[in-house]
Amino acid sequence: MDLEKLKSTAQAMVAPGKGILAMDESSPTCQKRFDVLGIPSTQEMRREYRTMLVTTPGLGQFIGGAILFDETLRDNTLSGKSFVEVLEDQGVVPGIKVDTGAKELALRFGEKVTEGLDGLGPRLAEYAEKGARFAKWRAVYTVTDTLPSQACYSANAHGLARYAALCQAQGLVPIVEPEVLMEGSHDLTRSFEVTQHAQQLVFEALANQGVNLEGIVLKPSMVISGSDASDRAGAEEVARETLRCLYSTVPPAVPGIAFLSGGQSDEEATTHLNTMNNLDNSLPWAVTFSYGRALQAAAMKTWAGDHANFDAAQTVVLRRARMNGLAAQGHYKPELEKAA
Ligand code: 5MM
Repeated sequence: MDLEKLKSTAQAMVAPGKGILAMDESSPTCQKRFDVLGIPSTQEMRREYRTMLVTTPGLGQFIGGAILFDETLRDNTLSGKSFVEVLEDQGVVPGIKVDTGAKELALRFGEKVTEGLDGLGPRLAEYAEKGARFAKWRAVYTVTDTLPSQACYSANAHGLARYAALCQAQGLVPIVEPEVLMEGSHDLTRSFEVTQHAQQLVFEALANQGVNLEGIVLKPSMVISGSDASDRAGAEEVARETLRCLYSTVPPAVPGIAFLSGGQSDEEATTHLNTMNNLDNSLPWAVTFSYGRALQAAAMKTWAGDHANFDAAQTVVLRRARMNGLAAQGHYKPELEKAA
């Protein structure tokens, strides 16, 4: 394992004031997002949309890494240059989603386990050869009064750890993503309990597989009330409880924590991140973003599948990236949204 290479890649992904752009929607997920806006879900449209994202002028000021889907890693942008090349030119590290999706967990109704370990070593070698420098694997945990089950916690922790070890063996930084879903009516206390337990088991499994924590990036969900909870916690409480959870589970050797947005509104996700960075100015890790929807939703709406809106959509991408880059340093203010 080339630890120095892994460390420098991880540090570039979460450099001060930078986060990660999650643009690795599988084709069915991309179709879901396009359908809402009446955009035809063809490869040409996905290529145009994703070209718009990666060619945004100045993207590299706020984005340290971009997670691609297999189709995009192998594809060229509208100008004929590969996506990987365009990202490298922007100073953005290219990465790749390598799980094959969250599938039903046998004998555990309503729960999922993420698959994709079979043949993963050679797939990673091919991705590395094509220019990917990091990878991503997402596990999901549904919350109810009785779920997740121990089977769900341990199967997903094991998958994440085996994936992470395979990545490091191939010189790729693994983004380790245990996502506790926001869907549900659970309160903040229950979110804390599940998130903490999921993370504890993930770090135990990473240690068991010999993964070097200096060469990973953690992509967790925030400790947040369920989307249907009756009395949802405010930003300060979310930030405080999320940090309390992370301090109890994540060793300081981990270079960066890059949150997913999980269905939060754009400004909510930015505010939560900003509040965390404001509450504590001696965090042992870079605390930043790896948002999908919270970085892309507004820009996708502006683009709306029409080439005439390409430049306007890029302005929106850059604004969200800038706002989140500021939040990663605790410098965001809601007034800046209007000014921008
Ligand atoms: C961008 O969406 C990612 C891929 O989703 P599918 O595998 O379901 O197609 C997703 O893993 C994403 O990277 C994370 O959930 C973070 O995105 P959000 O929208 O939660 O910030």
